[in-house]
Amino acid sequence: MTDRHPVTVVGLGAMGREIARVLLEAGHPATVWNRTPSRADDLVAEGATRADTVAQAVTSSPLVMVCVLDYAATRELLEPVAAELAGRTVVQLTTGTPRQARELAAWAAECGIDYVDSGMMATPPMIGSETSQFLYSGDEAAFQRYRPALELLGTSRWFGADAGLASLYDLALLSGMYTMFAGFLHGAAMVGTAGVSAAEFAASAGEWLRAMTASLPYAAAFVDSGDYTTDVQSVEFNKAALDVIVQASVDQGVAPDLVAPIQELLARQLAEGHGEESFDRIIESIRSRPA
Ligand code: FVH
Repeated sequence: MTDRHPVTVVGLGAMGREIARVLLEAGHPATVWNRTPSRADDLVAEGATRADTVAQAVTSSPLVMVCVLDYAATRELLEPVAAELAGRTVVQLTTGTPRQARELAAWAAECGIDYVDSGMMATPPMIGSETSQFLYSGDEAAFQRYRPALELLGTSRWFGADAGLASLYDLALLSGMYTMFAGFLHGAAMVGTAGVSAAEFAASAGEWLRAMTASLPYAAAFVDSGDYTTDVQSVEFNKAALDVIVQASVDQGVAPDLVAPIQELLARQLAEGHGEESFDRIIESIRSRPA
């Protein structure tokens, strides 16, 4: 399907509104529904059609995009209109866990609904720009059918038939993002004790972190091979570094809550006799392997 087919967007929060706007601007007839109807006013002024009910919304288009707070809200909205959704495609943009995505996919399959799950790697202003990425998994035929419309939102990345994979990857990337921001904030608290502004620290931190990302493939090679043999940056070396960071933080009056867990994971590896191995071995304390 390559023409400007109708699209329905259910949920017009910060993300849903931008998604509907991008589709509308590209020429897709867009039907929109939101729990608080007034949030659709701008879009209606721009040419969208307001649906008065969820049933009316989902029967207006072959492609129904859902972007609400969570999966509980999604189920509240979609379950009563399962019959109307049969034969259509639902793209679930709402953030949730892989288990929630798989359960919703199973429900959709029972109801004859084509289901695609998505992880949105974007903030509202990024929607429709080249910095925006949307991750997808689930029903591949449905994804391919509507790919031209989905590509309008950002670069599409396909992860396979397991509906939980887009969410798994999304949350894994967000984990990296949150720990990076938390690390920055810990550093800002440390230098803040000497009167250095967070803005000044951000310049140094950005440069340092960008340089450090170059070592991710080396970390990955340890993890993927399971061989942590190294003659640099061992567990023992890094445990000593974390001891210093934690002590310095405490000395400066900064709570070590963000860095102490890394110290603890290194201590565990050391206690288990892996002091000579690579820092990356801490993943062995937290991961489970596929059965
Ligand atoms: N905003 C962001 O930067 C991030 C980017 C990455 C992905 N997240 C997730 O995207 C989902 C939607 O987020 P959002 O930013 O659009 O969220 P809000 O602006 O808070 O809008 C929430 C919409 O959900 C509607 N809603 C909430 N509960 C219900 C319900 N029980 N029944 C029906 N609709 C519901 C709400 O309606 P209203 O309050 O306007 O009536 C909004 O339309 C989300 O999963 C993020 O985690 C965003």
